[in-house]
Amino acid sequence: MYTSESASYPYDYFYVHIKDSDGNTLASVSEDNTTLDGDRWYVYSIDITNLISFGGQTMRVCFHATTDFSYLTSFYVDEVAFIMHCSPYP
Ligand SMILES: [Ca+2]
Repeated sequence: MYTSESASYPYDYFYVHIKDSDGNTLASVSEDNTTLDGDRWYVYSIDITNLISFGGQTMRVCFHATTDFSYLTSFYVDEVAFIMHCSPYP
């Protein structure tokens, strides 16, 4: 993320949503320009173990950013990974 915002109020936001095939948000994480120091990469993870009932269904990972009209904040996405921990059925 790079931001030229210097205010302590959040004006620019970045979201990651896990959605079902109907577009309903099942899990999400968000950040804004006040909680992040500018000009560096951050690592995020979303634990979806509570979504086990959606097993076998299509799920989408959506990246979404909003900004106001001034002081640019740029959000970049790189190295998206899905890490699955599977255990055998009892
Ligand atoms: Ca802004």
